[in-house]
Amino acid sequence: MSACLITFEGIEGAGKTTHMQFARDYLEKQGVSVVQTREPGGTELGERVRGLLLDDDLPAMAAKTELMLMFAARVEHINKVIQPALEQGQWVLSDRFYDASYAYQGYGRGMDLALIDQLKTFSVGDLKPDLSLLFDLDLETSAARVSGRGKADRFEQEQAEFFSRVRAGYLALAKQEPERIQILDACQTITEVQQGIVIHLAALLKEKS
Ligand code: Z5A
Repeated sequence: MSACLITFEGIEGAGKTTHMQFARDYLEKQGVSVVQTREPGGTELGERVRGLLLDDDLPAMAAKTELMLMFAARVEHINKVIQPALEQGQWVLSDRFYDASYAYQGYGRGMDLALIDQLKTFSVGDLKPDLSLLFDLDLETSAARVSGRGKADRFEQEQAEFFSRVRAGYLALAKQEPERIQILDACQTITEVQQGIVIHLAALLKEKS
């Protein structure tokens, strides 16, 4: 069976972390060896960059700085974690990947999408997720799910308009690549969402076997 890269995307509180664990358990029961990782992060350098990106005590950073830090961490992630795992036949589940840069820095911050395309070509090459699960959630439910978590990070301090653009951006990306990016209604119960995940994972397992 050929190895796959599966990414989990959506606005905060959409359930990426919750459902990635479920997907891992499901795949392992099917005999698949799984590596679970995240962006920004996944490597020692990437986790330090994540610290900078989320630190709300730092003075504001330029949108270009933010974008390039995301891609710098991503290059390390691909070289040190994703590619080696795929070469060993392991399936990689990543909590966010390059779609997040289009959604947050492109649609959210208003950075030129063509520039992000160039950075992606330069840093990611032709590596593409086999499947991206987009957990789509309304802003009210998102806010309710993340409330009471303690100190908000740099992204969590953004206003509703920002998250509204990010959500719309994700939906636009899904429209452009409807085969790769599968939308799941994250307002449903956890069990209902996971029934949808199983359908996509089972189809991918069949395709790759
Ligand atoms: N970022 C970026 O700007 N550009 C990039 O290129 C990349 C990232 C890669 C950190 O991401 C930030 O980096 C992120 C975008 C930016 N900032 N934001 N916002 P992150 O993924 O680490 O942070 P996050 O999105 O804030 O994670 P999160 O809030 O933990 O969301 P989640 O993983 O999708 O949710 P969860 O932890 O699985 O669930 C949250 C709670 O809701 C939890 O209590 C669950 O039990 C509950 N939940 C989940 N699903 C349900 C359902 N269906 N019903 C009821 N309750 C549920």
